[in-house]
Amino acid sequence: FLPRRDDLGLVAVGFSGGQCKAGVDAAPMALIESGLIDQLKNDLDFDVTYDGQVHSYSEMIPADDPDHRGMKKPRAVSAVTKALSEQVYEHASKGRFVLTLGGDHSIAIGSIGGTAKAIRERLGREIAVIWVDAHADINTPETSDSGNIHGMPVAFLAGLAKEEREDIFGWIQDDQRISTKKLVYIGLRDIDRGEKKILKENGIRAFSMHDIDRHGIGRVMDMALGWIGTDTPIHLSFDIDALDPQWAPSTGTAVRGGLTLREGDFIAECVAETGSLVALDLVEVNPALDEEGAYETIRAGCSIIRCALGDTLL
Ligand code: Z70
Ligand code: MN
Ligand code: MN
Ligand code: MN
Repeated sequence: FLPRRDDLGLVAVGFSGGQCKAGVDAAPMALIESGLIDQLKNDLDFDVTYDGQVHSYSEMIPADDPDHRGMKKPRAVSAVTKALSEQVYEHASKGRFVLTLGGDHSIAIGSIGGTAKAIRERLGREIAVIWVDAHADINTPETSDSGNIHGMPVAFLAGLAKEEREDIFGWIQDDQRISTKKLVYIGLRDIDRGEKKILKENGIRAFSMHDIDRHGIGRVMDMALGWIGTDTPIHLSFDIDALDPQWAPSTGTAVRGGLTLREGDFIAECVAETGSLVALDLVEVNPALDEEGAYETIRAGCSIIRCALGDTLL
């Protein structure tokens, strides 16, 4: 079921409406300007299909977008993720590996929705999702304290949050959804009370920083991939804030006590080794925050992408 090894679809998403800090929309251009596409083509031998633009979807974003069920900018996030889901579906249904550059983490509603649907159609298989993050991003509109939708994408993808209104995520269909049984978290360390309850009640497999301290990242990856099982298509959604701020300071919600750069790369390498990776998101790089650290943060993002795409040490 593997994507053709050499065929990659790239979608650059310059969107920041899932949270309140400007600048995360500049990440795709910063990653590309640092040489990412050349690295994919020349060092990793990928055929890259890229439309050459960072999408801001400005024409789809309504001027009037009042809060709904406490969600901020619900129509904007809904419209952007719907358009993105179609772009990702288009690549994935042609058998391409899909790399989505964010943007804040709300965009995973679109990227994962698009992958889930394409893989169901092509292979009749349900995807697994590995969510690497300091946060669980599984709030429902009702459990969220912030109203920021980048704290909710997993709830919408897993069907734990639903909405009737077509213009506020009502477009999400069952074939775009994922199973909580095939969802694994790595790197968690800042989880809201309501989210802990959701994780527990749904029996969701989660490896926190505590688990990584206890077992080491090697055993955690064995357990995480063992839970998913072999021959299951995997979508890896990597929030750069999973890394410790020492390695990735330029992000909207930096939380100390995170992964080292090497642990982040190792996670990506282990997932690459399965041969089952079908799509990757790299989100929440914000070059406008901690500008002195922006270069390091962008470099860390590129490194994780290269590792996930099969760059090996030897
Ligand atoms: C909090 C919320 C979050 C990223 C912050 C934070 C969520 N749980 N996600 N930064 N990437 O607002 O729901
Ligand atoms: Mn996140
Ligand atoms: Mn996060
Ligand atoms: Mn919190």
